[in-house]
Amino acid sequence: MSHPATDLPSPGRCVIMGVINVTPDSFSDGGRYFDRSAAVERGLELVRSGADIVDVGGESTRPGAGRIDAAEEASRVLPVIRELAAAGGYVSVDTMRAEVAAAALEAGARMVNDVSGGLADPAMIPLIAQAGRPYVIMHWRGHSATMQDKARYADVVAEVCDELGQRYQAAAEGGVDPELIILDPGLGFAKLPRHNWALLANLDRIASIGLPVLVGASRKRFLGELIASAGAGTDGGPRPDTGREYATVAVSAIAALAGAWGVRVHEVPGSLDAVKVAASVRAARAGHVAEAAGR
Ligand code: PMM
Repeated sequence: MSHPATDLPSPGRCVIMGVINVTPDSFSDGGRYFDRSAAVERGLELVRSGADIVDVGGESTRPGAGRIDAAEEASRVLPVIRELAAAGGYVSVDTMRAEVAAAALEAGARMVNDVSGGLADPAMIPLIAQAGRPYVIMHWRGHSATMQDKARYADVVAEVCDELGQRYQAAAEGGVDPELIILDPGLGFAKLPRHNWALLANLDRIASIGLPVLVGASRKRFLGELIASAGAGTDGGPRPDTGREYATVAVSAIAALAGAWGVRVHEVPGSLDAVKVAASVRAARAGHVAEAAGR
């Protein structure tokens, strides 16, 4: 179900955005869906398992990654978007480039997920203003090759809120309908593990900006470091990405309970259950408040 005015998915609980990276080298699923038909099949599977949105990206943003050119990025994502949209999926395109976003919208995408929040390409905000589509603004301080050098904060929560607020202002002043903007703290992007934890602990402060909040923690390294393998025969290093699912589900529950609008995840079923649990707890809380107020 989507909102009639904004076309934002509104399932009555935290939204599940399922991820497909059509890349050889993303944070966690790099290489698995580089083949076009594997990517389409995976997208359909995400929808069947209950994803409200399928987010398709063609450029890796893992720390240290270099850039690919726009033509290569477009050739990776457009055929996948076209097929998933034709099959009735609600597709979002994960791109920092206006020309790729424009072609993706043309191919049937309904949302643009810009990890740079309009900073990487000055043509992005004018495009979104003109297209009138939902737009994710993520907190970003620079391209992947150097972003971890920018993980310096005196007060990470205050600075991320402030920088997201500035991007929101720039988008609104550039003509983007504020009702269509979603904010994302950008876990793992110019962030050390302690920064990610502080942001997760303070999602309510990000939400207090007054816009929907999307959280992308799925399988990220800070989760792998938390649950580092221990015991005989293990090296004590971060748990590999495929072993990070339970931790991801825990974050989905916490984010949804804190009022996040959506979670961006690689596997749908566990996170879908988690956000349903959180919705029930939130409803019970609200009911309790209503009861206490004699309603
Ligand atoms: N993370 C990645 C890519 N795109 N988009 C948003 N809005 N939020 C995120 O946290 C985010 C993103 C990198 O993770 P991946 O390579 O595992 O997809």
